Amino acid sequence: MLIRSPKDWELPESAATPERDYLLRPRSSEPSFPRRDFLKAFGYGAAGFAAAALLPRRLAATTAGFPTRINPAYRDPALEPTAYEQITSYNNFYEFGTDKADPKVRANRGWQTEPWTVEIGGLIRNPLKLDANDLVSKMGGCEQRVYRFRCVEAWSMVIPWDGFPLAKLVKLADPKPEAKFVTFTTVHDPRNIPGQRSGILDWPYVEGLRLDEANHELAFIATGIYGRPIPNQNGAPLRLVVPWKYGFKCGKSLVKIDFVARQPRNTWQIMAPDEYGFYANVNPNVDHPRWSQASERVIGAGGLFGGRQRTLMFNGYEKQVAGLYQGMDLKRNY
Ligand SMILES: Nc1nc2c(c(=O)[nH]1)N[C@H]1C(S)=C(S)[C@@H](COP(=O)(O)O)O[C@H]1N2
Ligand SMILES: [Mo]
Repeated sequence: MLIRSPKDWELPESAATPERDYLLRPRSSEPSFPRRDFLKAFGYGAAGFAAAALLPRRLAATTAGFPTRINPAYRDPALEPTAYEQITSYNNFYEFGTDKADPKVRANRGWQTEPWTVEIGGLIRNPLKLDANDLVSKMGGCEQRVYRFRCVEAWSMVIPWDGFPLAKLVKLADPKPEAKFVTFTTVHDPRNIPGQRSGILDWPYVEGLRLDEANHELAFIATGIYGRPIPNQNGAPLRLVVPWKYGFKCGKSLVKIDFVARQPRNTWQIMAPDEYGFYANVNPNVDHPRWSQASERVIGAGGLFGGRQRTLMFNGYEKQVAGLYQGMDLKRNY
């Protein structure tokens, strides 16, 4: 995003079918799709089918066999989810190239995201190193939330994420009083990740949140999209989702979550501190130095006005999150 701004012609409008129906009933098996062994994570083992049959009615078995539960509290009927095809083919994942179409191709050329180990450490009482499936199991499984998603490049989507609240992970980690921030580190594997053999960014990709932001009910770790395992290009198997912030805060394919005392420097802030800050809260009144943030291009929406809409303060989550930033100058803390 340092290099180029989005171009409308990169997106095939033919893929613009809304997939809202899938929210009610996750899609049935699709053989080409990568599967994760979440059923095992739930301890169903060989008896998986029988166990699945005993699940409460709100739980639907998905392609991978792991259950996800639609959380109606995070499902604004006014939000029209972006088509699955677009969410998974128009990506920013510089580890796999800088074109929006690159990650879908290059992140699926033998890069393995299962099995996957994640480490939770730093200033906590319960340091852990565990398999991603075991973590999901410890989190009590998955729920589905429909969130707005806003990239700093001024485009947006609406994404049905499956996963668990980050606050649950914080609770499991049990931070010590000195812990004030959380850092999120993406996998570093230059042998298998082509973009990491170049110096386009400072690898590995790191992001951070204040501890109270991480504990906010909206902060989420995604393990799926539309009830299916999250594809590699979207950050398999674990990826941060912070819906009131610009998309670059949402580190992908996490291998490490650390609790620290000092505010960390995040990758894009390191790259261009005048353009990308630590907070990155969506804000129509604070323009990017090179473009306006007052409006955004809605991916998949065509129509008379080219699918543009006004940007909402905190990406539409002002009521929920404004309190986190009371008394702060949001123009300085961009
Ligand atoms: N590791 C890593 N995480 C990343 C990025 C990246 O390049 N590398 N790009 C960020 C940006 S700029 C955006 S907008 C979102 C894009 O997520 P999506 O491709 O799932 O829509 O991922 C974020 N997380
Ligand atoms: Mo972004």
